[in-house]
Amino acid sequence: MQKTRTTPATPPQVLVFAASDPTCGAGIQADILTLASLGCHPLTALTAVTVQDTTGVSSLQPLSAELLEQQARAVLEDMPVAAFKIGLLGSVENVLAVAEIVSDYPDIPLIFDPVLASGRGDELSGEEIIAAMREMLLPQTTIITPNAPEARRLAESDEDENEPSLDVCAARLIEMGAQYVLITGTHENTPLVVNTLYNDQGVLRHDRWERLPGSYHGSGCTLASAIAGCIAGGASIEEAVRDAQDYTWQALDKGFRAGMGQFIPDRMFWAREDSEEQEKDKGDAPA
Ligand code: PXL
Repeated sequence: MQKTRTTPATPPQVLVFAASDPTCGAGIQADILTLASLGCHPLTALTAVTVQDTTGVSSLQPLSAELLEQQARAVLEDMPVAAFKIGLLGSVENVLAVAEIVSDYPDIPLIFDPVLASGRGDELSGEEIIAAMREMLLPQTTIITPNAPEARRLAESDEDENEPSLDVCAARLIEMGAQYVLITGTHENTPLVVNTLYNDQGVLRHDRWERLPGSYHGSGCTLASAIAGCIAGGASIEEAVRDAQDYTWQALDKGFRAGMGQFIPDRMFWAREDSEEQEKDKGDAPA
């Protein structure tokens, strides 16, 4: 007799628009690892290919907007999507293509990580891309997750005589249309890392984290993907922001130095912890 098989429930699916990083430290590979680690099924629309190692980015080659759109439309027409996550887009044309695609799905939460530079300072988005992000993506964003330098660049205005405070930057990003803004404090010169979540009422929460000693590749991708994964799994924005920071901090704490440059976060830390425990138990068991 043939065995019947009940179909397992489909995990929440998150469609990621992001670029390839061959080190798997950042980019679409970081997003896939994070989402899988949190129990989601990632769907991907590749925006660009980078050449890099853990010490720096040597080139960035955007894919055509047509190819990007075809990838996204193919999965969107076939599969339900619980959240969108945007990372490095690579060209103005790609910003416009993604803005048009997501505008067809206004009910799907949009988590936007505005990747302007790599953690080591390589520029990844120029002024024209930033202008297109402000105009076309911010108005559709559920939550944007800039680090402090990215928040300042996105929010700067020709009329500023002095550098605006991060609170002012967040208010400007909300005025441009983002519902929530999470500004991360990794690059700030503070003893603890302070991450602040805002909405149109002002500050919703500050979270303070012990500053880890290393330099990490892909921490922003991990955090934004983890927020997307938590939202796709049914969390509120505040819950997602809290849980995703906790997950990211643990992944960074367990980060490893795979090459000669930055550390890589271990998004699968829990799987390795289990196997270490099992190895230890085996060692402890009587023969
Ligand atoms: O960490 C931001 C980021 C995102 N996506 C790609 C990257 C980087 C940083 O280097 O290379 C592809």
